[in-house]
Amino acid sequence: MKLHAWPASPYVRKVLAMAVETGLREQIELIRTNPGDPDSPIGEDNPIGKIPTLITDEGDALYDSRVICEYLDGLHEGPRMFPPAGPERWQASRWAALGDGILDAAVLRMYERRRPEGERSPDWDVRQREKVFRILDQLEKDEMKTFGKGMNIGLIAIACALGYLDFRFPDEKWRLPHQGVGMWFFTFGKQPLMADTEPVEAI
Ligand SMILES: N[C@@H](CCC(=O)N[C@@H](CS)C(=O)NCC(=O)O)C(=O)O
Repeated sequence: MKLHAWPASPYVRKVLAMAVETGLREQIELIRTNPGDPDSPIGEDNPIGKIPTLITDEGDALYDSRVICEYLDGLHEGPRMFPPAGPERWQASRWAALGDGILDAAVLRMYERRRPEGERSPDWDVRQREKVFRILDQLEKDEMKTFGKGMNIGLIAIACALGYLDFRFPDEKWRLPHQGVGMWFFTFGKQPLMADTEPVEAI
């Protein structure tokens, strides 16, 4: 399999973390693809023009990150990262949506920061930041009571989102009002799926 990937992308990290956890990492060859480059060929494999995009051994293109993760989950013999339909599945799916919600807002903030100064909207940035902190509040208040020592797509998504906040917004100190989530992430982050997929700044 081939994966269009960029070293700083948190969505790519989610796919790679999933691949490490399920023992599939060595079957995935990375194609260095910068989706922000106007000459990037990503549109030929993915009309949305985004990474991660997976090219399967059969030559099919799969996107987005959650679809790729679900595909990978069908390729290994270990414990499922997507639980079967039922309460456990909907809980994991809600966590995956919350993790992606942090990422969507945080990645949009990064794009906004790269616009020319006069074109940036401080109000819009505040709105995205509020989303991130509202999600963190819900994780702290409700969701993390049931995180336990488990492993599923929702927890992987949340961990990759927290890692992205550390990578891109270290000054915002998300742990201060969310210490329970911070403690969970401290332990979860030591596992190979996170330690082996740390984001790297790339040019
Ligand atoms: N929902 C998508 C989001 C992927 C995404 O936004 N990737 C970014 C890189 S971190 C990208 O390719 N951006 C290019 C663009 O927005 O044109 C997923 O989960 O895979």
